[in-house]
Amino acid sequence: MTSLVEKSKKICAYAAVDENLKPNHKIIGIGSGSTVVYIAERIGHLPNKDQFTCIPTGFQSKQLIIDNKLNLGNLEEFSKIDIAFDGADEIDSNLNCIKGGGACLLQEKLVADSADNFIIVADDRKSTGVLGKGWKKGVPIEVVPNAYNKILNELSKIGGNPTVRPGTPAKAGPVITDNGNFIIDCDFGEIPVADVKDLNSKIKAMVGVVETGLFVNMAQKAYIGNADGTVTTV
Ligand code: ABF
Repeated sequence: MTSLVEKSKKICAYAAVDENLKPNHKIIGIGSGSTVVYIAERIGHLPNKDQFTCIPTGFQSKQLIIDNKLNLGNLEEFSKIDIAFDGADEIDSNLNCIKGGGACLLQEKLVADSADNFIIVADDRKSTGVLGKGWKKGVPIEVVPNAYNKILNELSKIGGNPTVRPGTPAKAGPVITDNGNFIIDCDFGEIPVADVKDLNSKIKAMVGVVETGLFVNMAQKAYIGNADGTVTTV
């Protein structure tokens, strides 16, 4: 039986595709996570799907594109994306997001930054109003492996509570990203909307930080799937 959360993911993803994908779009960014599965599914059912080339944000996303028989491209070839769809871990009232729960934040930010339109799809648990209120604690930060200890210290100094993200029992040690880096999850508590940009700049300024999971002013719209079967557009 499909759970309510799963239904919420599907309805918001379908609505986002139906309302935003235009006949003149050619290059589409496909994000990562479980909500974007329905984005690829919806695009895969379109009669004109062959006109699109889809740019993935990681291994899972690439697989989704292949599984839905969509044309696969890459950022090296297509540096300008017409529209990109991605999930999020948290969304605030200004559409700032925390992303990177799946450790793909660098590729996700590259794709979002290359897109003329960046659309977030998420179930209503993610729409927290203020970042830092969600159940997944912390801002994911991708760091160069040998800088992790230095960066843990620096994050603590600016008020964070950082931990290196562990691997799985099958793959011991830290999580390794598609780019060969570590992820630090840093809990800053609630991050007021007005402070998100400044916090992102402070983290980015630390030498050894590759990218942060704070997506500041990047999304144009968010489609939130509600448990009652409705979709809220922000
Ligand atoms: C990606 O997938 C990540 O940035 C984010 O962490 C996650 C959201 O996944 P889901 O849609 O499964 O909640 O978008």
